[in-house]
Amino acid sequence: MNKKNSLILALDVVSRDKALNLTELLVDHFDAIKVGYPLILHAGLGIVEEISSISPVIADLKIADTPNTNRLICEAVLGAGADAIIAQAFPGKDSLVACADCAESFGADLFVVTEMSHPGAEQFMAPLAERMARLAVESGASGVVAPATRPERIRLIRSIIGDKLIISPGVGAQGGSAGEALQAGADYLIVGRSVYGSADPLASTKELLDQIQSNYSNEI
Ligand code: 3DU
Repeated sequence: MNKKNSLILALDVVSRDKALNLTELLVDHFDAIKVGYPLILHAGLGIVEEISSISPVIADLKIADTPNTNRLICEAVLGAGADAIIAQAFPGKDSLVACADCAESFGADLFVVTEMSHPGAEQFMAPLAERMARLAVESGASGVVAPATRPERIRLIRSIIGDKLIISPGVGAQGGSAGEALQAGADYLIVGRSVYGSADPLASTKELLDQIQSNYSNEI
């Protein structure tokens, strides 16, 4: 994944045509398109192949099963053209290593969820997030998913994972701020509803890009 604008589009629409239209419209402004269950279950796995011919694709299946089942899931979605997968850490190291090994065999990236961005994640995930971040590093992941809604948690996770990547959902519809997430150490912001649900997705993307740009110029 080449860093251009530090932005990943979460394409949680459920129509194939809408997904492809939005991809064509926005491809120049996003470093990758993240697709997950909503789109794949509605449009079929073929949508991964179609979008991957236009943009890098991150398959957000939050894979969380036994090592063998994880491998089968990774093979299916990476075989369809995804460039990266997202897996959960909580099933343990053997399950995560199965994803890492499969990603490596495809030359793809693995991102591991540490703590999710919604309020409920504070219940079970937050107390274990630091251990899950360490496990991601030990398992050979390219990076982790950490919450833009809690920038202080991004900062903590950054201190654990060194120069691995942080991709960060929660900006916009979930209330997180682009500037604060980047300042805390996120490499990429994941943005969904505030772009694809907007009356003018291109204008909303440009507003976000302005915020990101002013964050980087404030650093200089
Ligand atoms: O809230 P939004 O519409 O901007 O979309 C955020 C996306 O990121 C969405 O696809 C969701 O499934 C994903 N995500 C989280 O929101 C929180 C996480 O911890 C991990 C992924």
